[in-house]
Amino acid sequence: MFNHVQFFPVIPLTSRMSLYNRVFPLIKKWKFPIGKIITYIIGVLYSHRPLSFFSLVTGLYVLHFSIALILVNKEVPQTRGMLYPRESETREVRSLDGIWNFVRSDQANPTQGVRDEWYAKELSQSKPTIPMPVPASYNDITTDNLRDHVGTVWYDRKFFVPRSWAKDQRVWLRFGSVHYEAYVWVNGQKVVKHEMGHLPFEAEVTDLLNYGAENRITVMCDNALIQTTVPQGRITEVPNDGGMTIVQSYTFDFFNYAGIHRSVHLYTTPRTFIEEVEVTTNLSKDASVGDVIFSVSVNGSAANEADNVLHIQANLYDKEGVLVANVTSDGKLGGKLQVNQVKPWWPYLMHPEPGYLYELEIKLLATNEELLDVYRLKVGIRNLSWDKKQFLINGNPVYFRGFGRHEDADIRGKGLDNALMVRDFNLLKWIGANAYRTSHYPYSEESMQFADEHGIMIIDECPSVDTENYSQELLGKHKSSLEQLIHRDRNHPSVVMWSIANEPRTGSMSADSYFELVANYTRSLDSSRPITAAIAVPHTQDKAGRSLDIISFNRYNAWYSNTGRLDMVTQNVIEEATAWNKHYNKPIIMSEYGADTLEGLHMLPAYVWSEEFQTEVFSRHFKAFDELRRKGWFIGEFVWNFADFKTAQSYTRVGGNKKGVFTRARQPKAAAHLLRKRYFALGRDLDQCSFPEDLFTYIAT
Ligand code: GCB
Repeated sequence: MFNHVQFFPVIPLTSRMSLYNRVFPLIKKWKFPIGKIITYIIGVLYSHRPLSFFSLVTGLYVLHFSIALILVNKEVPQTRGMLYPRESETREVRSLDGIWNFVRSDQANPTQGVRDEWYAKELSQSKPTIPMPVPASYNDITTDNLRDHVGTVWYDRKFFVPRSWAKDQRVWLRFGSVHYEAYVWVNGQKVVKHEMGHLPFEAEVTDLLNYGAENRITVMCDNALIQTTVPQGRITEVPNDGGMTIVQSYTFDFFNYAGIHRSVHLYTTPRTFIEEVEVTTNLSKDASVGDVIFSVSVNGSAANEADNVLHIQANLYDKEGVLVANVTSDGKLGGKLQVNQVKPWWPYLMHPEPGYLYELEIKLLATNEELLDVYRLKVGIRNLSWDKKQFLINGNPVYFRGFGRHEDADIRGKGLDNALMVRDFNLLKWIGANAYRTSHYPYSEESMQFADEHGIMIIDECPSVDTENYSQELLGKHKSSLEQLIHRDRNHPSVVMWSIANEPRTGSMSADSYFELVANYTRSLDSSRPITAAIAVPHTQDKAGRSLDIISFNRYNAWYSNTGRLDMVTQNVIEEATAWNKHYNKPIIMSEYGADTLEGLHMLPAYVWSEEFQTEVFSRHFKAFDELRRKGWFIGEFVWNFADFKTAQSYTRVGGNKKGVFTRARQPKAAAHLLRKRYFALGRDLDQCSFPEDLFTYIAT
């Protein structure tokens, strides 16, 4: 039923790679003689005469490249279910978050736990365990080298299931995200396998649980990234002082944190239940009437009984809890709710009441009006549109002012942290941002709900970063990452654009058809939002832009190019943005710019890494942006990055990437105060917002 959540065989990515690493050198050694012999035989068979060495080699190369270029648009497994777990009069939710037991596998023997069936009993009976918090990345918790462990790790914990859950209920086990690949057992029985970090998965466990008794859940997690995972990485075996060791490498610029990153829930549903709700909204031209169009899918035996015509009663409540629209569907599991004097969903600072949400209550009823299931979700009513010049929300042009971000913090890594999330939203609002991009992977469902409530627009990015070596398998996984993302986030009013990749190598030949397939697939899943990708290759080389609706580009003037030259920023930004626009005739966003900055380092005149330098770099960009805004097709500026974050170890990174406007502890650097003034000034000029009282410090009268 949950298709990309496949059932085992248990062959974790690391073990597939260590096999590959052992076999590949052999193949490499024998490649040419074997290739020659095979081609010679084929030549003899098909042309009845031996091929020359030259035509052999040419033939092999042509074959190799044409295979790489022919990408077939295969079907991607479709996600089912996965509604965010919410309690109602028909559903219960239980968190399994807390301290779990943890074992790391021997790097050289990643499948030992599978062979020795560690899942069949408590982990502590197979290996000594250590305590591990869930949700959290496991990397920075201990004091040893767990940080750089490559391959599988194991978690388990025990939990009780109440006796009452045995009656007429179904029980589901749901993970908000496990990075990167997860295998799950309950009471020693296989439950589910899922590949792809940052996205939820679930499985029914009704028949595997002991009701009114103790149960055990075991998770094996593999952090290996290879050339066909999303994102891509490499695993190699290299010599070290102890002989050989496995090393994980990747080109992207953030640490590959791993583990059970988001909450684990058990939740109940009735036997026949609301499995999915899809909502779209519309606003009349004068913004006075709003439509909420919903469709529901139902799972369960009652849904299949011919004499039981299930129907839906949908109620829409405003913020005060007043019923503003309702509809009862006649056999169709969907309908339309019309709201007069609607309060549309507006971004922060574009309206005095941003992020207005209604509550949609969906009741599933049987023929005899028996209430089978109830599910509630928040709905924001808004319209998106775009053309070759602008992006509009509710008919008003939007100018994005925001950030690229990371889910990243000291100690917990990429683990969900409500305190951090609330702090981040306070900072976003303090600084006057109206948007961010979920660079470079989907962020937590809780943060998406928060963005809905606070009116922060999201450019929602899938986990494809630095995409290269295009292959059929990669294409399938890339599309699947978007399918899972859109399935999860399609109902969020805050999501205004899909980003299908960050800095893909779009200069290569295969990028053309690859991104056409990815973009068209994304459009086939959701045509109500525009598609972008953050591109770093020069426009003269790029082959993906033609498939996008909005062009985003990343560039580090005065940092990676012309380092330190503040006099070489403004004109370059203007020229590059203009060139992108001329090339594609589409709206343009600068999706990344910035400079690494060590908080507390001050240098006058400005010098790289100092707070003065970051401030100056920003200011030179602002000048360019203002000139570009006047051209009518430049629609947004996104600083890289919101906060400092952890990367792999490198001599270009001092404790991580320091391009944050805030430190990793979420305190402002000097540039934050400048950015705040700009974002509010833009808000006042473009959207008539008012200034916060403390925006300017008193100096003199
Ligand atoms: C980029 C990447 C981002 C990096 C950033 C940097 O272009 O998109 O992931 O962190 O540059 O600071 O190098």
